[in-house]
Amino acid sequence: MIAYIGIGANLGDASANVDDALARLAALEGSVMLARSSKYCTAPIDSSGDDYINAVACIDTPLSAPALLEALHAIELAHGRERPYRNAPRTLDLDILLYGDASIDLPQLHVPHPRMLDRAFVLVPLLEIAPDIVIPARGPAAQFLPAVSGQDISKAD
Ligand code: A4P
Ligand code: MG
Repeated sequence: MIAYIGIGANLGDASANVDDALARLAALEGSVMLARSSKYCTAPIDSSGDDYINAVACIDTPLSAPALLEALHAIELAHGRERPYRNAPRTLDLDILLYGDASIDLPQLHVPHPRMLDRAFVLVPLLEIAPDIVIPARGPAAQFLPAVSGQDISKAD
């Protein structure tokens, strides 16, 4: 299945954490990394602390969506991720944005990611690697870009 993964970090060496996450995603068993966006420097949205480094990766994976979520949590843990409170600054956050064209509504997993279309830090890197991507039940992602034009984002590499 083709999955899009959102990557974010704003603690420690955020840029190195994102690079390492990309390498670990590419190394997931049976999975292939098809594309990765540039890294972006973004102002915190509903969060605090330093600016974030964000990126989006596209992988082809044999993992089910819940198994992929577990694998992402393992990568977060390898980076010492702690969860003191929601939206706390973090060494690494990995979100499943899209899993094929599936709509998933499990207690621990909502796909498409419910807030992805409101956030430049997701939309801009996603559209860099998938300009024509269509979001299940919502339509082309590009149409949501004007609404986030006020959010600070610039290329970090
Ligand atoms: N969960 C449900 N659906 C998903 C999914 N599609 N992918 C559950 C991943 N996880 C999903 O997440 C809480 C729970 O969401 C998980 O246990 C999982 O079962 P979390 O990563 O522990 O906590 P969080 O990151 O604080 O919450 P969440 O919901 O991921 O937050 P958001 O909405 O993703 O926002 N500003 C900038 N500039 N850049 C950022 O990257 N990130 C956030 C986090 C806020 N502001 C930001 C950024
Ligand atoms: Mg998260």
